[in-house]
Amino acid sequence: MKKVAIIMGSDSDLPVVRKTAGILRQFGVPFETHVYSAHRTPEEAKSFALSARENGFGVLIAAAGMAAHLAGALAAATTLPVIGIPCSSGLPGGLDALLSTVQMPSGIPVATVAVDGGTNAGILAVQILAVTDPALAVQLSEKRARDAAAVLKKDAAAAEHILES
Ligand code: RP5
Repeated sequence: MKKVAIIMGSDSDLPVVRKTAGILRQFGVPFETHVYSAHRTPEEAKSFALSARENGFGVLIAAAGMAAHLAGALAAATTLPVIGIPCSSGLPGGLDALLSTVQMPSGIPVATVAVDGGTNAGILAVQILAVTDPALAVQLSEKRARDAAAVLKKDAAAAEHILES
């Protein structure tokens, strides 16, 4: 199976990427994590992206805050799909990182998830790998069914709670 790379701009982004790592573990997807910054260690970030395909990666995930050009910088150096997670470490709500990550000029796409959306970044990476991996696709369907069942349980509990109060 192809690996997923989780790259964060700083170790202060760890709380967000922990959610991503949790999802990948849940699906048994192999992954590596690195701290590479687009502005503090640009050579390392570029070199990782340039060799990612030959090193067995299928998807790159980039988590960064503030002027968050990490995802775009990685995407410029690979044709693998890049998922961007804007982190809320700068302006309130992470608006700076959201716009820096999502507003990529035409030709170099970054699939951007919600601000601090580490969970969805993991799920999207699994969905990309599942295009050519039927067993992963089955696991995704099972997770959807489990998640739906959990919501229905909450629905029933909420109705019961209202009747009791
Ligand atoms: C970005 O700047 C990082 O991704 C982080 O979200 C933010 C702050 O970094 P630190 O100053 O905490 O290292 O590059």
